[in-house]
Amino acid sequence: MNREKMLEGAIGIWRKAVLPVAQKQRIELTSETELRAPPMVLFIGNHSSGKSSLINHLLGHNAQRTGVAPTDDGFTFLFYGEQNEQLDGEALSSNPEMPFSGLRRFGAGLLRHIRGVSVKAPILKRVWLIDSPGMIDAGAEAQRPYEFGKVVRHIAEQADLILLLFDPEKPGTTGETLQVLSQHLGGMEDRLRIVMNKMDLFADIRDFARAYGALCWNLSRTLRAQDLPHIYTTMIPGPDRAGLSPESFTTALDELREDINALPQRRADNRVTRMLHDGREVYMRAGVTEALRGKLHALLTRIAGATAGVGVLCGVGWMTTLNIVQPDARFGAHLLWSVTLLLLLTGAGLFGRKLYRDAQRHYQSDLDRIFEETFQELLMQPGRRADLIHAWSNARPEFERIFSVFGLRKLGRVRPAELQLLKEAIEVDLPEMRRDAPEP
Ligand SMILES: Nc1nc2c(ncn2[C@@H]2O[C@H](COP(=O)(O)OP(=O)(O)O)[C@@H](O)[C@H]2O)c(=O)[nH]1
Ligand SMILES: [Mg+2]
Repeated sequence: MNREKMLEGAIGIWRKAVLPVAQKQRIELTSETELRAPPMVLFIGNHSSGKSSLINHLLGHNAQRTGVAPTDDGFTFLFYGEQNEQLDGEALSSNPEMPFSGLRRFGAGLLRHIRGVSVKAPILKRVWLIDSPGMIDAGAEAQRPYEFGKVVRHIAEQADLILLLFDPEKPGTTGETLQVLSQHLGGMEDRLRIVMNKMDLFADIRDFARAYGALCWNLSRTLRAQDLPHIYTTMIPGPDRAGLSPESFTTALDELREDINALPQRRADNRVTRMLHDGREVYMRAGVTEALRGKLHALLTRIAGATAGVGVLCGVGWMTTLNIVQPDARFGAHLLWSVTLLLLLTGAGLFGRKLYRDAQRHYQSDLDRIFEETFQELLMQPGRRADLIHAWSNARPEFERIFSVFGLRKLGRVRPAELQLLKEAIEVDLPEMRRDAPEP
């Protein structure tokens, strides 16, 4: 089975096992167009760290404006085209053949700050490149008409490679940049590479060693992954660039280019990984929802049972009374018993409703325990606990938001068979597919 077939097979499983449950849970998933999209590289980092310069260098074409002042306040998606054309955010995100419809959920504020550009550059036949505005330009966060962190996370989820650029001219920003990174890009370390750019600016090797050491130290403190991501030490050729032996840094640039060129082969794997990741989230959320529903149903059944019991007892009392009283007292007995029954049932109804609401509130504040209970079996498998707990704590805020907006009743019921199918997809089918596909 080749990798393209693997991707199609995986999308088939996804459509059958993951999508229906996600819809019931009102989870917006990656679209199929997005899953089939060409490989993408996202460039992030502070302004003037050299993102646009690096992109231009890779394109062999000055497509992006560069400069020391913040030149860009939006995202640019670069793809191949015989003619140089521009698309605005509206056109880019509403084209069903483009994998960008997911951007619409961030609102018009974002759409005004994205554009698509087609360039006739060979590298774009293999991969698409995404330029971004500076990460932590002072004050910019408050002024941006969209949530930068969330948008970056959304785009990064779609990317197959994330290049984080650092600028040795501003060593003080390293920690802050990494903070943004850990806040918004947690769990994506596998596709993250670091680019330490402007190597020509170091006066000597001690200077360089100090900056490199600080970067590694900061990275190891920030990232959850065991290994440090690869660090490319680059310099983008230009007329005024001398300093430390330039050749070794342009070699690093060539290595980076090779890394990018290999992406089409890794793409199918990455996409299946994404489906697995999303599928796991859907599974956890649906599992917890159904466990909650189960508990509340059990409570409702008990309340209904108790109410029926009260009704039956009243009925028996009623009959008995009718049998023992004189015929002329029967009207009074009827009246007495019907009022009693009415009062008891109303009371039971009110009390039951309060019980139910209290229980719902109680369970919602106790989601972590319900999660533990529901996924006991998985959590006990060797080596899985930490990952599952981490995934759950990532998924939980959005789960609670959806839950409080829609409530249990508007989240369609996921039947045990559906849940089982989903479990098989993420525990067996998708992982096996990835294992079976031959290495490129
Ligand atoms: N000395 C030196 N300057 C660079 C290098 N790469 C980019 N620059 C300059 O840094 C400035 C900012 O670059 P730009 O690509 O616009 O950064 P962006 O804001 O991250 O897109 C520009 O003036 C570039 O010419 C490099 O390797 N060495
Ligand atoms: Mg730029």
